[in-house]
Amino acid sequence: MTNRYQTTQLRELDALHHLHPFTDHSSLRTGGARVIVRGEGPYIWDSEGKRILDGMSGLWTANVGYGRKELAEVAYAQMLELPFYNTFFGTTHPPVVRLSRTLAELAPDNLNQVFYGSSGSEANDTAIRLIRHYWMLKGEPKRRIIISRKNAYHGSTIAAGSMGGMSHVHAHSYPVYEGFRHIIDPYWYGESEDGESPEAFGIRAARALEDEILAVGAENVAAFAGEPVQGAGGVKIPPESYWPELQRIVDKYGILFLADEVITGFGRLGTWFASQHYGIKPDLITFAKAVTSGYVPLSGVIVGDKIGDALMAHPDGFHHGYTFSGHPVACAVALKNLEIMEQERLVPRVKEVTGPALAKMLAKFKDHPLVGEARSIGVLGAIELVADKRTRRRFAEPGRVGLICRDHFFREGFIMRHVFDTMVTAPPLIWTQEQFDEAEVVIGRVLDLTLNDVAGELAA
Ligand code: PXG
Repeated sequence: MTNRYQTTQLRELDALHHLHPFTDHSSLRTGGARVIVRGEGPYIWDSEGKRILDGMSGLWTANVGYGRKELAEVAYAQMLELPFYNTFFGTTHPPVVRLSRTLAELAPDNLNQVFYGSSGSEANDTAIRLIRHYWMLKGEPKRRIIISRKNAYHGSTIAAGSMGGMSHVHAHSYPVYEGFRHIIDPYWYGESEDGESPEAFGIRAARALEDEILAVGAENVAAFAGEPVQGAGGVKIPPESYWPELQRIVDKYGILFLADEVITGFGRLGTWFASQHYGIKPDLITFAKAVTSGYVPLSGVIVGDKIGDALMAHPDGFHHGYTFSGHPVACAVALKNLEIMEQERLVPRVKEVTGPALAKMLAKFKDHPLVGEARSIGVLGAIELVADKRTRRRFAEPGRVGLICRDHFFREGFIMRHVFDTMVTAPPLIWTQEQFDEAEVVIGRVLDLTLNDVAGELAA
């Protein structure tokens, strides 16, 4: 563990030389970054020796928790055996073959083939290229438009960022790639009209897809893309009516369906993939993050037989690939990670233990004056902070109160992320009642501290 002097120095050097993702760098120059030095089970430690309960699994990632020796050992052994070899030019290696077989077994029935990358962004870029390539192979090259949703997060590369629906991402540095459209996200709490039931709203939000298909011309539409539950957009859990109606529209127009399971994959909803929970039938699933619990980077797209068969039937090949597609160390770690999840029954435990425990804990805050809604599904949860519970009125300056709350969480030794004024949580699948109890105490305290800071702005 580093001492105070090293912490100061690390912060200074970090501010001088390190550009962080999605970060206001001027604030780092004044405050300095938090230096995280160690992780064990559900906890991380900072360089001052402070223990922090990680309610975000790193970043929706460390599903088996930190400090798993088996994962380090398997990486070490694979590095000695074959640290790297590419999978281009007709070559393969045992870990990538074994992992592909395992993923085909875990994925919904008709999804059997995997193309690998190292990040969720790369996986989605691959999916976008596969979708457009598929329609070329099918002799319908006009089908290029991909319809996704506002506030979706699909990554930061140009194509994945364009498919995502975050206006602040689009606003930055690139013209949005041609051929993406964004429809309403199924966010009942934030988007429904007065008196509109979740069920009615879910149908309306799904039918926005049909409206958009008709607006741009069905013959131009290649696919619909969506996260089964929007994560970075604020843990937006669709009403039960949403996915069946969406699937009906996808089927009616015969477009492809990409489920981005970068967050929901590998157990978050109590099934290996959220597609299985919702009974939806995507043609492609993208995954990343928890496939290795983040111990090493790995991502991919699992494709359905429709796309797989079209690729197989064509002699020209798919002109796409990354040096690290199917990296042997990453694949070996993924296999071990999935084996741990299986052995410890971490996925069924989400339905039996951890999911209900999270729901029960969040429900305790429903009556807090700051809380507009507390919701969860599996081990994904959110708390809406509002100025007026009754009317759902937000605070002025979106994100200000969320940030105050987030900072209180840091100081109290708990990590929960804020999406504007929605506090979100994604605990690892290994939490026991002890961690839920600990979190409950901290959340109660932090909501009171935040309330104290903004009490003057609350509705009477
Ligand atoms: N799809 C989804 C659904 C994601 O959540 C990506 C794709 C991109 O993955 P990569 O590995 O390229 O980052 C993500 C990533 C946040 C946050 O603040 C969320 C993500 C990444 C960084 C921050 O919630 N999700």
